[in-house]
Amino acid sequence: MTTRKLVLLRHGQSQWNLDNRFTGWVDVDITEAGRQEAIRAGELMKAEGLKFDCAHTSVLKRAIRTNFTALDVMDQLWIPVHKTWRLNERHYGALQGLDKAETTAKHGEAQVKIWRRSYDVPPPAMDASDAGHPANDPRYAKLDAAALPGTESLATTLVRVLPYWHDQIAPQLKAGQTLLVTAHGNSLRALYKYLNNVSESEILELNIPTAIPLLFELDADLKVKSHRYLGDPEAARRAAEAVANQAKAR
Ligand code: DG2
Repeated sequence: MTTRKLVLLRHGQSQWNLDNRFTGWVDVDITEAGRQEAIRAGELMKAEGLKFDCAHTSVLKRAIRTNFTALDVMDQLWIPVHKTWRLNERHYGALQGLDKAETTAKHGEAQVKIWRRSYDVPPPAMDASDAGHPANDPRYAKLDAAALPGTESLATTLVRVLPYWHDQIAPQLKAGQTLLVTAHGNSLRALYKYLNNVSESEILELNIPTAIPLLFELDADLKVKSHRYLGDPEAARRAAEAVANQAKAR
């Protein structure tokens, strides 16, 4: 039976990952270390022999640059790349810009874990009049203002990711294409939950490390046959654990 291949790739370390700040829809670039991670991701995918037909990414530069850098290493810059707000990071509401450890010191570890990892509890909302609200960002001007979030839970993130999955990604996979989806910690957690049918309680413990390609093999109906991080599994496990610990109070 034909196997479809899909790689989910979180962007390389961003400046606010380094600074330990909640980022969400803020358009922060990757650091030099993040660029090196993206290069390494490209090398791992090249060594795996992956030949992409198409790539999908968000409208945020940390994902766009990671996608470009990895494809450059693979000499596959020529493939079509589609950018969509539907793959953006989960909107972190009023937490955007705040220090993760300081937020834990103020609100407690349990509350911050709920905001970061629960399925359906969104962080406090950002006001629509806030300059950081997507309604005030020209890149979203053509979208229905009602669709633009002032905060998102993982559940509502999945609701806006899924139409893109069903309309764009799934038909390409079904047509036999090999795809790269370069996005964000939480938009990819949402997709991972959907693909693997992860329960709402189990998703609490899922952390996605920066720039380690996660290769899915799917059957013709897009049922998951296998998935694994490329490269050293122990390194991927340690990197995911470090993400989980980012909000620990200092
Ligand atoms: C991070 C994820 O998103 O943060 O928005 O701060 O993948 O775009 O760097 P990304 C953010 P956590 O949910 O892991 O705290």
